[in-house]
Amino acid sequence: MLGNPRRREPRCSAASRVRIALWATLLLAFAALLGGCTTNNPLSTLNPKGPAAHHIYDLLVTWLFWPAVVVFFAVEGLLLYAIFRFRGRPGDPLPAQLHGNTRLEVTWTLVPALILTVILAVTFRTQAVLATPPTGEFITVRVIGHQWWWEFQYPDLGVTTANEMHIPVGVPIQVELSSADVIHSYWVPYLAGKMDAIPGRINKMSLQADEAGVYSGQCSEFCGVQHAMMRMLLVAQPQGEFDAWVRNERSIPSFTAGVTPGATPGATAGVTPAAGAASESLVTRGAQVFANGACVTCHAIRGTAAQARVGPELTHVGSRRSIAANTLTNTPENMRRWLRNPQAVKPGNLMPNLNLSDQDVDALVAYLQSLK
Ligand code: HEC
Ligand SMILES: [Cu+2]
Repeated sequence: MLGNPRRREPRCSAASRVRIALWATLLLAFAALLGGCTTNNPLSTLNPKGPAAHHIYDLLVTWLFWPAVVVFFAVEGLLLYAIFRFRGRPGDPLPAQLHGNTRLEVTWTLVPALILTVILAVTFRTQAVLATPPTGEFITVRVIGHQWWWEFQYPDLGVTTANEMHIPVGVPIQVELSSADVIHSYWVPYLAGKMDAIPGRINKMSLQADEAGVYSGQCSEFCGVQHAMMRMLLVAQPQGEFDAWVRNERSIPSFTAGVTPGATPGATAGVTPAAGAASESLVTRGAQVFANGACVTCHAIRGTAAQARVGPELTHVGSRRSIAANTLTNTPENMRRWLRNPQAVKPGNLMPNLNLSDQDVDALVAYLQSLK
């Protein structure tokens, strides 16, 4: 349609190149749009599962998104109407030459100002609601950000754990945020908004889960090289299950109990299949490697001499779903990978490569996996 139709076009004319680029862009935009439709979206704010997240969703969708859609179509509609209704045709006389229109200009200044004032008001209201501390029965969880993992303390329940926060469904949680080093930000999008974890200060936020589930969390304030891998899981469970979890967390694991044949397949996987005695001694050896190694300078396991708090609490690490701040699922293979060289898994993280021998790694894996 461009140029002389009788002239043969070169194989890739400028026009067709532009058309290809346009189609490619459209296709990419469409793919990006479809990408938003995934159901596997662990950090979505559009699927609230708790009151705090609902308030934020309301603000975002009811008060911002839909009014923005209305404004968009109103403005674009008026624009298109003006373009087509008043377009010049050949032979038209020169239209009237105007300068300014006070009524129109005042209107299009006041209307957006009014809309923004309403949005400001509902934003303040949402902030006030979110800042209201829980009333009645609630559980306090101290959340402490560390480079690059999360510590969770339950002062009233006598529990300390890492990277996997448990809460009962339907019970308000008062989160008290702080940090051991730099500024982090706690964010479990299905349940609540973000809040900074600042050293030397306690920021409070409340959250609650309306549905049982395992929710993902992510540090959302840049805090160094492994910021992206500073994740966590939040397990919301029925009260009974939560109580059982608390009881288990409070218990001191006995290193040999549960290492009877077949009882903890995880502890013996990858080791000689001669279960029972063999794996039991492996666990015992692992406990010795742990106690005599560098581990005790950074980690705590209750019931042992290891009481350091540089790295995550390991008392019940075998019962957690993930390790290294939800970077790896907690399998014997991944635990082995981590212990062999944590720097290969999370480069720059604060657990050094200890150059452990394969035997020591196997023993440590058996031991740590037995800590249920
Ligand atoms: C210099 C301190 C230091 C030493 C020594 C150390 N660790 Fe760690 N360890 C850490 C830190 C810090 C992390 C958290 C890393 C991260 O996720 O960014 C960690 C994470 C872990 C984890 C994952 C825990 C979880 O829930 O995410 C395990 C398991 C572990 N260490 C075991 C060991 C063992 C076994 C030893 C001894 C062989 C050891 N560590 C020695 C600092 C240390
Ligand atoms: Cu961070």
